[in-house]
Amino acid sequence: RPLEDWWRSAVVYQVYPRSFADADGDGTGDVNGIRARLPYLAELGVDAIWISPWYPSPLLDGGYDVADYRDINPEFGTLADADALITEAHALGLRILIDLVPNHCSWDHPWFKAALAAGKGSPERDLFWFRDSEDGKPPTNWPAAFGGPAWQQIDDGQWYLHLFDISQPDWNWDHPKVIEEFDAILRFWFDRGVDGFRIDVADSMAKDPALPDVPLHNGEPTREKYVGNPFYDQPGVHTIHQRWRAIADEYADTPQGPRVFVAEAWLSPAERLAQYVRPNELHSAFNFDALRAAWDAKELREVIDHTTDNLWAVGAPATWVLSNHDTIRHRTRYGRDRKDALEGAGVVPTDLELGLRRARAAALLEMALPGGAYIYQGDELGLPEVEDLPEDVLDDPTWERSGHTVRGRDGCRVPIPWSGTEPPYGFGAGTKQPWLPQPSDWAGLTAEAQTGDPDSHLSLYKAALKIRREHPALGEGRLVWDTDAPADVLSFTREPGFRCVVNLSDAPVTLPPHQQVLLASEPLTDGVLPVDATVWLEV
Ligand code: TEU
Repeated sequence: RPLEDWWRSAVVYQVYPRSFADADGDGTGDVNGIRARLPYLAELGVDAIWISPWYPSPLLDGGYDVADYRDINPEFGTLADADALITEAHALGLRILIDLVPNHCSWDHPWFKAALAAGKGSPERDLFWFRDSEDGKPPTNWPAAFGGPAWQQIDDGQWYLHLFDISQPDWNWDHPKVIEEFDAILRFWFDRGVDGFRIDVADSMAKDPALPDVPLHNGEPTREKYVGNPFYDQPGVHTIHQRWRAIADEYADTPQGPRVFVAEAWLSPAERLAQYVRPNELHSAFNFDALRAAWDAKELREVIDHTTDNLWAVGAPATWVLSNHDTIRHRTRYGRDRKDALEGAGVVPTDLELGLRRARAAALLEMALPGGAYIYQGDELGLPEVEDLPEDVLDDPTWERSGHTVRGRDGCRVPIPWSGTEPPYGFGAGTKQPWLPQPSDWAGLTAEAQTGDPDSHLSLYKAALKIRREHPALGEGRLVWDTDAPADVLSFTREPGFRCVVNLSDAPVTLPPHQQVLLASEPLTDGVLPVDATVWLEV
């Protein structure tokens, strides 16, 4: 594969630094913990790592509240640790993507503190969205993503905009100083050697300056990203992305290869998402339609076709995502009734054995599809959502501050079990327990317990990634559906000589003869593929 295309088929592993590995034993993951596990990631067989925000932050939204874009949170380490991580990862053939959070910062950011201190009408306040209101009500009816209004009033009567938590004031992207600051931040990290950025809420920076209200839905301001929404998917975001693409392209012709962006934008349908990955904008975008799809043949096939049709039309690769730090882990989702799959934790009956079986099948489907693929830390271990975290340890603002009835997003952020038979399972060596408690029944899920067991979830991932690297049909390219597949069976070929069959029906399926099995998510007997299983065939 040519160097300039590395990102078009990369398997990227998401590290949530707080919960990955804790080298200094303070109960919180850190940069040196990631460094210590780089050999594990290289052996797993991924191409790149994306690290969720690691910047100085009060961690009121897990680090998506950035107080300084050019440093490392002291809880996680130092800039020198980050430099060492980048060097060591590159030496192992792993690329490093980091998280850019451009829509908002933390209320601890010095420019926001200066804006508060400088008062009404000051140039400092122009960097954010400060407004007066006449009637004691917020300037618009916009809802915050985490609940409540998107405006917070301060002592002098002005309000500031925060599309997320009150601790996350929105930047004013119409201001040249903000634009230039982010140019400099990109260069700061590109110069340190990072291979790219995941762009947080890539569809939100630009706002309609007229600040119109949003329509009501069931009497409440809508949360829909409808076409024309004043703070999502505004035309101005594309100007920003084009500017960033030009900066990345300045670094393209180096031995390291191109520096790239992946957009986080929860935008459907794929026609809208495709606007973000036109040739002079971001390189790729997470495909959340696949994450949201139920374990259902018709739905999955529609998502696959619709995604590839629209992304390929603008020359972008497709990407496939099953879980991340914001969603209920897919082992748990797939163990539920489809209608309840994305509901809150602890309230829906879940069959975790069924979920694990489907997660195995889904992993082989994901890795056989054309384009790039994402693995969220712990997916490769088959971790379930932790649904019974005690209320007093919950940390996520969608729980704490929003009054939501769901338990927020902590259940997918529980620290990784590495080894041993009881918490902290090798997560940290210190006396302090992990920042979120781990279940007592995870001994069989540790990386250590699964290594060397040929039937483990981890071994399946390793085998799949090895074949994916070696087989000429996998990675980028096209797929052709087999028209004679039985109902509720997804079957496609990829040239040269590769077939993937996923049995989502409720009966076993006899495979066509004369095909060699490369890998299967469940044992096959006499050429029969069981229910909820995937097989890779050499044809
Ligand atoms: O998430 C953006 C986003 O749209 C989320 O609100 C998402 O819809 C929700 O979490 C689904 O449950 C990004 C980050 O991934 C998230 O962790 C941050 O909290 C958020 O931005 C604010 O920076």
